[in-house]
Amino acid sequence: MEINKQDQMNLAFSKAHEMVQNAEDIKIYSHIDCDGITAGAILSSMLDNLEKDHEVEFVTLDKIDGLELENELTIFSDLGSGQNVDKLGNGSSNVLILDHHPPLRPMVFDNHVSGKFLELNCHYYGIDGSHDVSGGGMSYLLAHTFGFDDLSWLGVLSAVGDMQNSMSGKLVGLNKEILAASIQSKLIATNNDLSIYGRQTRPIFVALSYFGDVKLPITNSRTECIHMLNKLDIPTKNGKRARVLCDLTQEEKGKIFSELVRMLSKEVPQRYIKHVPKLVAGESYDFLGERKYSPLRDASEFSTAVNACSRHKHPEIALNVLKGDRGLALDEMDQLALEHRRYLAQKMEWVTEENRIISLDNLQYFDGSEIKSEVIGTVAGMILSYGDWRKPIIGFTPVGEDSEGIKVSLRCSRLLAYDGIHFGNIIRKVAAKVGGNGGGHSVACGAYIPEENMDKFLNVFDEYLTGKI
Ligand SMILES: [Mn+2]
Repeated sequence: MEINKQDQMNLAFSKAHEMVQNAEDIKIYSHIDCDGITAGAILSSMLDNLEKDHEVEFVTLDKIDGLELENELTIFSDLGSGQNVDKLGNGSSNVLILDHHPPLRPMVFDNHVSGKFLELNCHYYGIDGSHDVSGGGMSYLLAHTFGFDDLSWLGVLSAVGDMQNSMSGKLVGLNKEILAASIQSKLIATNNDLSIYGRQTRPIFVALSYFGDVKLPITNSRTECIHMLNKLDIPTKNGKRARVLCDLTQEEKGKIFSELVRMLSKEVPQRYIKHVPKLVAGESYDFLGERKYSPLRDASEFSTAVNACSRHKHPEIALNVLKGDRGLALDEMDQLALEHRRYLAQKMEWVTEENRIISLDNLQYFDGSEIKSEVIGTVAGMILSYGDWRKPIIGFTPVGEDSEGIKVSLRCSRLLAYDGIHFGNIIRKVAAKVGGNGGGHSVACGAYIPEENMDKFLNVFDEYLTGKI
């Protein structure tokens, strides 16, 4: 009898459940990004509840090859499917992979039965890993088999941190089911909202000024933003306090939506116009357990705070906050987020002041040697609104002190992706042509390139894009 994919996946999760149930000493390796850290927090909370001894370690992908597996059970979350983890250790540790990245290995159903090596990857069951489910989502689905549905909000946070909602403005597929469970448990409220960052913490005129997919009169100009809000008859203050997006009524948000659509439609070429509303509107996710005006209240702001911890190499701080610490860990996280913002502002100034953005025919780039490789992509994303939104922007910087090579990050307006271009796929091809490797999302991706081939990379990339954008 042929069993369907949904049943197959459920069966795999029940095998995973058994592996966890039978182990007393567990090690978790999770990816050191927002999704991976959140996945680690879900699994660690699950194991706390089950009173299982465990340890969580956050790693970069290149660290996997050298690992020694010493525990009874090793769980890889948000990674593992793209690495040769089947070659690690001497076979005495059981291995469970919970991943959503494209798998290197075909699914071997027998392995599911033996329980020695279980790779649980959504792709095996026909579920897309870039929009439908995150690494944290896969981890939540395991926690769900133990009945820990109170962790569902973390599954939503990880999806948002992985930008799974960035194209359509909402969560779809399995993510939507995890969201529904979370709404059901009264952990999350969703809202049809403006897709503007800083819902809980940024004065609305500041939040609007960061609008960067397309350069508008309000982009990088708080004065223009205040002017626009005045024109729309939307108060910027409530008494002495500046109003933030979450203070606005639906009617006020509607006015801003219409105004932004109007401004954008004037600015973009005809063929992009049908995509304009998607740039402006999106679902928002409020964590109901968090205080209003706290950055933890909004999924998108919370994920930035988690990212700040990971990029400054303190994932354990984020882990503690995600597991419920609202004392010391939260103070440390706030501090890191503050340093993160300062660092970014300083580097932004460094790039824009001297006008270090260089334009080629089809792309623009800047030499970001002064910028840490962990945040080169973030800076590239912020720079986009200072350059020409019609071209992708590429920033590059040395990988680090102890390793050779250049890290390259690309960001572009979502309009280019709506038009059908996928830079993650393009950067993979172009990087391979110059002896590097790359990949990622359609609007945010990156690569590692041998230092001596950097110029060649830019030229090949520029040429590749001829006639495509
Ligand atoms: Mn992920």
